[in-house]
Amino acid sequence: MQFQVTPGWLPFCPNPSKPRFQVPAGAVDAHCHVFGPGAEFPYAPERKYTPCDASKDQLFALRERLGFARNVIVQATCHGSDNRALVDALLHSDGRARGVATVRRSVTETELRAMHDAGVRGVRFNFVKRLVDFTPKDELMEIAARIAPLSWHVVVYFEAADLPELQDFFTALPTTVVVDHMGRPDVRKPVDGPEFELFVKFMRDYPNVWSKVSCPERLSVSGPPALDGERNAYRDVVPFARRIVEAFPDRVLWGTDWPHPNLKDHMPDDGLLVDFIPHIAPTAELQRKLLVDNPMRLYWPEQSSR
Ligand code: 0GY
Repeated sequence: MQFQVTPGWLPFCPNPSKPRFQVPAGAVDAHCHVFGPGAEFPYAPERKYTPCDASKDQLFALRERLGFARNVIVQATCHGSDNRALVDALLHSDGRARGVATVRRSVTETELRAMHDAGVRGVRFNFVKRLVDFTPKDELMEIAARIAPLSWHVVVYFEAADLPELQDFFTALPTTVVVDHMGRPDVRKPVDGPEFELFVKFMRDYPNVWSKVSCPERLSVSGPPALDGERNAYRDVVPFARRIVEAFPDRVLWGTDWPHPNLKDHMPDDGLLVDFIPHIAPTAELQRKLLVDNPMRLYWPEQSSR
């Protein structure tokens, strides 16, 4: 099947720079996607965008280029609840990728078990209105109750303004809850202002809540470096991510978000994104927790030593 890419869609960076920061051995890129290829794994009819294809082989090549050992592949909304592209990538990863799926209440036990065997370890609940149609909370709670016995967790994606309304639902979930991209803070607001304080308090009050400190390129207003060759990208996001890493060092994850869906202004150089890490996790210990210990505990617990 042929798909017409959404007008204005930015393709991912074809030749990312080699990062200067060397990630620790065994590092996990804990938030990335595969898109299709659409001819093999058609995009979902209910999707809100049609991306360029971004295959598992391209993802695995990026992993090598950036120096990572493993990937966590998150089901993107353009594939709806059809997890075939995700599962195919997991099955071809030599055990080096685990996944987060999207399921409906109609999913069968056999399907859940097959996904588990392929390496799925979580489901994603998406509340970002431009990306998905509304799903009733009772359906999501039912799904959470069914995946909890598999020791899966729930990944949630929402806008900062929606946290007050969603918080009670999140804390009622019977699993670990992983928040995408720090709950999308508005980085023009103060890092110690009421909006981000609410997110920090949410993490402080609920020890089963984790956060990905990912997507500076999505949250930044200052953007990429003005000069070619400079590596000081997305600095306005640093105080937010660093605050979360330092306050909750055992509950943070990091990912590239490759191939960066729905970016309108620029496409990041993935090497620059890796060079952002030491600014938000300034010590070797914080870097090891963020990139190795925490994702291993959540996604490869059978191989985790910490
Ligand atoms: C991200 C962010 C976005 C998209 C998706 O599944 C998706 O379509 O997650 C976004 O548009 O903000 O995490 O990739």
